[in-house]
Amino acid sequence: MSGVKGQRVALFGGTFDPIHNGHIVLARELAARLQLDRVILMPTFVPPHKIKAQMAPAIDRVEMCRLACAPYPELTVSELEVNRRGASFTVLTLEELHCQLPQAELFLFVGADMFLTLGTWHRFADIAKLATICAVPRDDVPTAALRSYAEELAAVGARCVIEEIATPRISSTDIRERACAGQSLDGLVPAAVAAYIEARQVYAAERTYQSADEQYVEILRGRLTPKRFRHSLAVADQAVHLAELYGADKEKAYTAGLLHDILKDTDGDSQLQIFKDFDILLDAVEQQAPKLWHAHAGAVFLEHILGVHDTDILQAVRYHTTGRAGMTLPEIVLYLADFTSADRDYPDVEVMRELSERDMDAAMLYALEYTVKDLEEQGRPVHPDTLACLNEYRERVGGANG
Ligand code: DGI
Ligand code: FE
Ligand code: FE
Repeated sequence: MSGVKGQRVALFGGTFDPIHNGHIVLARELAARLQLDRVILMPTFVPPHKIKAQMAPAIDRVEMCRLACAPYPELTVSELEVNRRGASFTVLTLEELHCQLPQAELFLFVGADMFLTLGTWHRFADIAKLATICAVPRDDVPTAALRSYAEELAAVGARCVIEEIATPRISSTDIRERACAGQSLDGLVPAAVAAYIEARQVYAAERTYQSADEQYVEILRGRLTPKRFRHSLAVADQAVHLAELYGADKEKAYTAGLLHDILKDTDGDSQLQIFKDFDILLDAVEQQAPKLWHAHAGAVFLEHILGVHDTDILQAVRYHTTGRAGMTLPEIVLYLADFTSADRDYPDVEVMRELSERDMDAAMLYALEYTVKDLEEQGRPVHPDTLACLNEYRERVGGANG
């Protein structure tokens, strides 16, 4: 392998729903032929309107890729596109890879059918500058078709390589159908992927749940980016820990933690639609601050769409971003859990964690001061509920000290 300097790195994007042996053979064979140091498998974001029944959540597609690539050091998996909310243009991903690996020589694998449309891709000229494009013929798109299109692209400065590689003919659609019908996936996907599909019931037509929380986890898996999904699980765990410490209800804390960001990865228009549907008028600051919507819209969604009726949970979600005057214990538990969960890594997180272990009021004051300072520095409006909450804690903590 060459050193970091001259690394040859390929981007291999796809829905990978699921990844199968054909993908693996292709990635490894291309790596060998093109003498690549690394192939980055990049599961793509699937926009909500394109998600079909039976499609696996992004985090499962990522996990299956990880399992499939684990035996092969030259194959790695990136969450870049699925953690970026919304559709990604290939050129943006290549630019990001170029920033991360400025010395690397980049390659881009594209499917044979997609290759024939390359000239129309967003900022194609930049793609061509950033990467050498590789395509592999298939039955329906023969070598000759690829080569003649490659010549056209070469005329506008693109570097293309066409490699004839025989890959097993496997279809992800077929795999999903077989999995759903409980048939064997032997020979189609690596054994570790088959075991994952079976254990997690990734493509099952219907699932039964042991508890409401278990069902919520599955709903979140489908709605959130992998990063946000892991955050939600971490907040739920931290909420249980703080509930124990402060003497709050642990089960409610867990559920509120799981669900608090349920709409965080939902686009703004859909959140506004929820406010409309339930006749909710936004106040002046909310109108200017889309980042506040997920808490308010989330609580409405939980109540009216998921059928969560526990007021403690609904209020905790509703106020988890702004706080408010007179916060209840379950609200405080979630508010602080969101600041101190295991996945958080802002500069002061250790101070926050230590305070929340020791002194609930001081922790609230610290978190609120931190938030308001941050918002002011960014020139963003502070919500009146946040200010009212901050003032309350200033008096309470100041009063206790003085
Ligand atoms: O959803 P999380 O990222 O886990 O955390 P969060 O719900 O506390 O959201 C944090 C975002 O909300 C962050 O970008 C700051 C913003 N925010 C919090 N309080 C206020 C606020 N934005 C405005 N404009 N006003 C506030 O009072
Ligand atoms: Fe949030
Ligand atoms: Fe959160």
